[in-house]
Amino acid sequence: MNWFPENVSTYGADIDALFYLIYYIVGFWFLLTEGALLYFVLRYRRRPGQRAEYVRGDTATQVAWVLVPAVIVLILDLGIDAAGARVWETIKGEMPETEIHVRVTAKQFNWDMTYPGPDGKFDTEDDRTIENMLHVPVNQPVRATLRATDVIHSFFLPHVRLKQDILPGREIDVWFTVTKPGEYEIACAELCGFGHYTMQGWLNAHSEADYEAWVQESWPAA
Ligand SMILES: [Cu+2]
Repeated sequence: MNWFPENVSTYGADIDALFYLIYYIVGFWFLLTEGALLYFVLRYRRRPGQRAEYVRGDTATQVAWVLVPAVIVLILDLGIDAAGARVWETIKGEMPETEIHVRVTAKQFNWDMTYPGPDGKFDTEDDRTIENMLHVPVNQPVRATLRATDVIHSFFLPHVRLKQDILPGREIDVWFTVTKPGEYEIACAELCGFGHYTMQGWLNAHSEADYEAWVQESWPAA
């Protein structure tokens, strides 16, 4: 069962495990309840001599039919929450230390990737902005500061298992570490206007040496 794009991120497997946990729990109950529904529909269909019964739902047994499943749902929900909390903490909790910092500006309808350059500061002379192409090294955490100039967008890296809404007027930091060199799609996952579907970018994950070469090429003076 391989429904997801290839995972190339350090925390991708945790996200996938969470997806499958929810998938199997919900899938089991879906089949069980739909099966029961189908069975009851056939078993208690209109037949000569079979009279309908008026159920008030006020005896202990009848109340239990509602309360017991409610408690089971609650317990499973708390179990999913507990499993999710650990993953949430990894991804949204403390950001790992890193040298690689990019500012991603979403606008109708593309992505501006801004690098601070050798001085490590944004809004200076040596900044460099590239449209729709995010260059990163593998095996190093990348910190991206997300901004929007117009409407709400969503920064979606399917192969990295990262999706974060971007709100105008706010800066939101995310991080990820790519484990395999390659080019991976970046999509906008929030309907943001007529050109939403064209809002595509690429995550270009370089090997350490290739990334160094790209930095040299981009800022030759340094
Ligand atoms: Cu968008």
